Amino acid sequence: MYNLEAFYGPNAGYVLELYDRYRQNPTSVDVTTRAIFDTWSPEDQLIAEQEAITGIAPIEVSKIVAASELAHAIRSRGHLGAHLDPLGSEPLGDPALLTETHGINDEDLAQLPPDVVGGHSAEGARNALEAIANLRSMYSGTISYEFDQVKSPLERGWLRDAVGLQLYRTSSDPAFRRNLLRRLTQVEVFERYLHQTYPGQKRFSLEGTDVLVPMLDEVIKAAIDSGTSEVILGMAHRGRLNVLAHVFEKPYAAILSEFGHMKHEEGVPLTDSFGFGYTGDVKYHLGAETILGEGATVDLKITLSPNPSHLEFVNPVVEGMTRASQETNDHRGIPQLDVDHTLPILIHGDAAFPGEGIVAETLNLWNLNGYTVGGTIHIIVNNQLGFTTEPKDYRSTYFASDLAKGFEVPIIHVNADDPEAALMAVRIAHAYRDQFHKDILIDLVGYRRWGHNEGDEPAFTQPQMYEIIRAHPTVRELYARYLQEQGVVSREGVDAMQQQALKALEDAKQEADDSLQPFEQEESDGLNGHYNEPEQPPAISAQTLIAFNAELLSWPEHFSPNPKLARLLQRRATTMGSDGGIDWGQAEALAFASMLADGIPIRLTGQDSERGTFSHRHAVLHDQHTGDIYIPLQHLSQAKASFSIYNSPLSESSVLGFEYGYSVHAPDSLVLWEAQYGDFANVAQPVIDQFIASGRSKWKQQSSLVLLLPHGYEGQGPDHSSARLERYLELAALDNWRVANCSTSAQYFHLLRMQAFNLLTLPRPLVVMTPKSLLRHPLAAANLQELVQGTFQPVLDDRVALSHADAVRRIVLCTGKIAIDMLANKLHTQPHDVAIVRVEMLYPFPAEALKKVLANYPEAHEIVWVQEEPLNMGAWSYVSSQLTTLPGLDIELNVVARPARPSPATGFSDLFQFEQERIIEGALRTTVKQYGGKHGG
Ligand SMILES: Cc1ncc(C[n+]2csc(CCOP(=O)(O)OP(=O)(O)O)c2C)c(N)n1
Repeated sequence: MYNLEAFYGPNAGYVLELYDRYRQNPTSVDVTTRAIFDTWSPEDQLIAEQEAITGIAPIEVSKIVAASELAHAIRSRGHLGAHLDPLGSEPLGDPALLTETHGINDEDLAQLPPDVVGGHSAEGARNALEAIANLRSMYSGTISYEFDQVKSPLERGWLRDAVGLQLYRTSSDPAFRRNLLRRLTQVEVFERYLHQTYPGQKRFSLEGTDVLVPMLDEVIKAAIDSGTSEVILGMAHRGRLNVLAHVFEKPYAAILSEFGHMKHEEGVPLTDSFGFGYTGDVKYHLGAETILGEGATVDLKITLSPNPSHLEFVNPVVEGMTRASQETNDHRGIPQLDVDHTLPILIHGDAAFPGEGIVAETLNLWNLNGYTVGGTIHIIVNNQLGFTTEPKDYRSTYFASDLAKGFEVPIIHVNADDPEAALMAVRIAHAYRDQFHKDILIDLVGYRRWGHNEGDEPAFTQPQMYEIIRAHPTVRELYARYLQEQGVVSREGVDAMQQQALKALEDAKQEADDSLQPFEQEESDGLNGHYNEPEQPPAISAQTLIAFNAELLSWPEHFSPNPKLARLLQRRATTMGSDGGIDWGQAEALAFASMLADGIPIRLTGQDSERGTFSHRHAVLHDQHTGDIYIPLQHLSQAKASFSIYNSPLSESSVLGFEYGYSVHAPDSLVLWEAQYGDFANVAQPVIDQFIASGRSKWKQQSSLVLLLPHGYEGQGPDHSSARLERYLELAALDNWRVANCSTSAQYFHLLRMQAFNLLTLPRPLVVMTPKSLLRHPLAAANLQELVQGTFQPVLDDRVALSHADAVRRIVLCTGKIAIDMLANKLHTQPHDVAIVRVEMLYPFPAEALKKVLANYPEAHEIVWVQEEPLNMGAWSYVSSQLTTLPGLDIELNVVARPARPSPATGFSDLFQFEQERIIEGALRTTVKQYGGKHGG
């Protein structure tokens, strides 16, 4: 005997559907289910039972099944019938949402008990018809949900309850509603005021999705309630000024002053702006930081990341900043992660979200050990246009949010003209993130009242849409009307709110006009664009390095790494004597150990970086029996800071953006990103151009991020040879970063330590061309004394040539691996008149150090720059301009390189070898003038 009541509610539909199938064909259900149904009473008994339970007339089970199916369809597909567009377009619809599709009609539903539909919708309903109507307004009204992509039944249940039980509905308290109206009034009046006062000036109005501001208010309130310490926000141009004014409490006077003054840096006369490090950015790209509740018991820091025009590229940067904010790293081992400490919010455009690949790359980070931030709240500010382009031309999916479904992100669609529903959406989003620490997305569907920017005429391209928009009341007007109907506010009350908002702006304008100075002067931080010499760290003792080395080569007694690897690593035990042999991987590990002992946290990521692409690092050991891992740098007895290393996902843009953000927010950490091969870094070109190279100049954003870019010509073909050194040199100016190309492991050791030592005093990104064949090359290896006594040398002289300096006629200048190729070449093993001088720090150009080295060769009459790269690539263009302007250098300058080419390297190994030999010969045989031509291929 079964209890029908137990199956009422949301589950009844499934069970009854199964039962219906069973009745038609018992073998159509599985054996266990069949066994249960076999014990059930026949249909007439079922009907009688139902009558007894519900007290209503007998009903066919098929109708109950149909009603349940309809309810189920509304719950899972209601979004296809939802009224999301404030401009009134019809939803796509779905047959499953129609009552008649299920073989019943409204009369049938009216005969059924409301419990057939179940959940909150049944409460207070007199029958299933009313319950279905409630359900439609819950799921197909102005708010709607897509949860089926969430794989966890627990989470789906939670989400369904959140909606079904209406747990996050906003209060109908009149004071709450009046406040919401006041906020919408401030948002609208702010935009209108700017519109009228500065006609045609770009502000990227929020109008049409005004409710974004109260939504952010709401999420910040929720964050404070759940004890969050920091909220980090990333957004593009749209509505940014409004968010700055109202969420970040940037004074109106400061914003108006920027419109009026177009301010530039204090203390820098415009006439002298050339040569000045800070060049600034337009006002709708600038970041902000505010502490809310200062002085009260709860403080919440909110940060808006500055961002470039490049849409969505700020996403990974915000994620990286968040991760840095969530980690504590002042202890040995792995950093401690507290995802409740910081909440990230990303605001997207409806065209940019499906269109820009960086969005997918960033979404992919949410559940990765090295990148998770415990969930991000995403809001698509969906104004149904991308500049002049319509959805049918910019996305292949029905909803702007569909991409997120592949990442199991729950989605809430909401009509931006229903402010209470929009607030409910963010409440659910925040509670879900709080509970499950996962991403959630709100698709806020509104419109754009003006053109893409305010100088634009949208009717040129969307005439019909803008006819509707012109006639469409604002959300403030609509909500004010609604509240008036509800008796919550009077007409006079509505007018008073507008007057108040306007007065605040007029007062601020007066203040801005009266002030001769622009508001919010920022303190100068010494961005003068002149090169400052980084300090060298104090020397480290041999005993200390020997002790580090021993610890790095030990692991717990019962831990068994691969025996071949163990043997390989034990080679490192033999290199601390006078014979040396400390290779790249070992030098790096020793440098890291020394920094950890100095209390500097380290984070290193990249594709396969744990082992190292070239099997040279092995920072993470794997037990061959258990699969357990052991990271010696996390167990170093002297370490006072954390060490983290992660294999990154196969992405460059998102992970490089992430590490940049991390480095900005954790200025005391050494953050390194390694490309698999340097070539692939150009996949992240916007991150390099828009953030790493120029963030400091535009936004005073400080970063000491290290880019490790494997570079060197070894016959591997066009895409595994060049890290495109020329690009980094071309972007170098005003002391924005350091670009190095080391030829020995000792130099690499000192370079890393120098970078770590200057993290707080002279923060700069560091771009390093790292080697492949040199990783284990004897001529690139170090001995202990070189690590102990040396420091980083921006220029390395030729020790052999120095012994007969007066005989030297030609100075071969070069950088990186080609120097080792030449030194290893037999031509150079005989005494001759060539000195090979290596430029190890390319930018800032070490002019003084180079002059000193050149002065060692008084009889030299020629400098030949030698590079493996084609003439139009590598360092030649940059170096030649540096050398020709070097004061006091009056000497012939030639070049040996591959001829100028569009592709960096040949795909034929014999051709590569032939060319490589000719380059070396051209450089070392003084009778052969040059290869590649003088100043040309
Ligand atoms: C990477 C990138 N490509 C192109 C542009 C030029 N652009 C600026 S805004 C815009 C349209 C953006 O539409 P949407 O994402 O819907 O945001 P909305 O401006 O409508 O708020 C385009 C194409 C850009 N800023 N960044």
